[in-house]
Amino acid sequence: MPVKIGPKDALIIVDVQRDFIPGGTLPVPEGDRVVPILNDYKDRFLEAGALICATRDWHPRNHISFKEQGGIWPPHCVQNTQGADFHPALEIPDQARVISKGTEPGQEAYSGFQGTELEESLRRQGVERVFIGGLATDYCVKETVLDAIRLGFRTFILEDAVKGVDVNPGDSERALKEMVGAGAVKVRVLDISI
Ligand code: VGL
Ligand code: ZN
Repeated sequence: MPVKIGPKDALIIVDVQRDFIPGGTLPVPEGDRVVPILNDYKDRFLEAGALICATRDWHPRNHISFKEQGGIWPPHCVQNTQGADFHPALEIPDQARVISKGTEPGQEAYSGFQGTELEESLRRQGVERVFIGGLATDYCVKETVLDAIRLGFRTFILEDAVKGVDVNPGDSERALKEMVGAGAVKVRVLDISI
């Protein structure tokens, strides 16, 4: 569906980091495919005067989600390691807000809103609608979208710029259905005008 964007909109790029792309420690299949499309979204949002946010998983070495701490994931996105860097081809403008999450050793945080300044950044800017894409559809994208809806933002999911882990086959499809069922609206980059 066509959407005209402006200064009260925000683009939220979720966790496009080296460890989540093929070659990383927790690779999302085809995770790197979202990068050029997210760069296109970024160009449009920048031109529209919209806010741009990029979340990153930013775990301490002993994070509770890691297998050796009893969690389900291999170590990933450890603070200040190369695996935690944004994908080198992802274009992050200087004025973008970088939001670090999952920084507490004892707490998992899939949502970009959990324990972060993301909501405050959006409110301060008067943002009413958020457009969310990145990795992974079935974890951090999903939880960020569901929180955005709960917080009252009109929420769009970038269906051409998300990829999932699919620990169980079909997880990403189910996640998309759940987001849409909760009120998210699917958009594609060609739907976006300024
Ligand atoms: C994520 C698993 C563990 C994500 C983060 O960004 O979707 N998935 N930590
Ligand atoms: Zn994580």
